[in-house]
Amino acid sequence: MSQKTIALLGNQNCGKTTLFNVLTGSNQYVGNWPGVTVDKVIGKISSKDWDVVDLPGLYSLSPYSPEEIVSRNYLLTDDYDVILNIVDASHLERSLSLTLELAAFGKPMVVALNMIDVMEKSGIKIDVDKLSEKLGIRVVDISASNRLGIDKVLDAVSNAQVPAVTNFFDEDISAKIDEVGKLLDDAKLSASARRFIATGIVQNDEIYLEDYKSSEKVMIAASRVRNDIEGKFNTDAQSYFPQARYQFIDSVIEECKISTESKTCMLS
Ligand code: GDP
Ligand code: K
Ligand code: MG
Repeated sequence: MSQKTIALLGNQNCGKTTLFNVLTGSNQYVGNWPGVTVDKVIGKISSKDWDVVDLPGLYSLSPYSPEEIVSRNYLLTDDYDVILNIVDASHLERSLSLTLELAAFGKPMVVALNMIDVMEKSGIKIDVDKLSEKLGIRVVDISASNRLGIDKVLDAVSNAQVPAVTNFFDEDISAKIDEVGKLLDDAKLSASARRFIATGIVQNDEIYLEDYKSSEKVMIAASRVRNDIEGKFNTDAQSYFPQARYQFIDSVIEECKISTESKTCMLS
């Protein structure tokens, strides 16, 4: 059985800790992330020889709080094998927007669609297989607090694949962002970390600008991409990326909703 480290990521209150406890039981220890007073909670799935890291919740990968920055920094390391993204099925749009951001890391990934009981009570059902296909990521429906779907999570993690659809933006803009990424002077950065940071610079995210503002070639290339975005989409770069993500997500959710009369409960 192969050793794996699983990064548990999602919005706040999506059920990460509940799933973490179900997966790892009492097999947990608490440490500290370097430099911040944020608990580092790691658990073991002993039957699998897998470590699970319960990361602080985050709304997006343009982080503001120290907790969100811990999660973002961890994503930029190469210390994990699989992203297990918990999605709150009762707040699909917001949750899946983060899913698209996480997919950009190019790591094997699984989406656990949690709170399926809450969603179904509100009369909404989602075609999980169709959602998997549209996102290019395996999606399994679960209810962590009811311990439903846990075996499906383990199976999906065992077979986790790199997302098939990682690019939700204009192809030409994406290619230009990759050009900016290549200019980043840091040999340790992976291709996906480069893309991620370059996107941050193009969007004028302060934390990324701070690190690269003295690099003239990076700043010039980034400002060209900003001009291209404004010319092509008549909106600034800061708005373009979240808008493009929401547009994609809204159309996916629309396609994956099923009327409650025609299908039975999906929890098995
Ligand atoms: P975290 O902030 O992502 O770690 O979320 P928690 O694990 O602390 O869960 C937030 C709340 O959601 C808690 O009250 C959980 O009991 C509840 N919760 C977690 N999973 C489910 C679920 O599948 N269904 C329902 N109804 N509640 C859940
Ligand atoms: K909580
Ligand atoms: Mg938690």
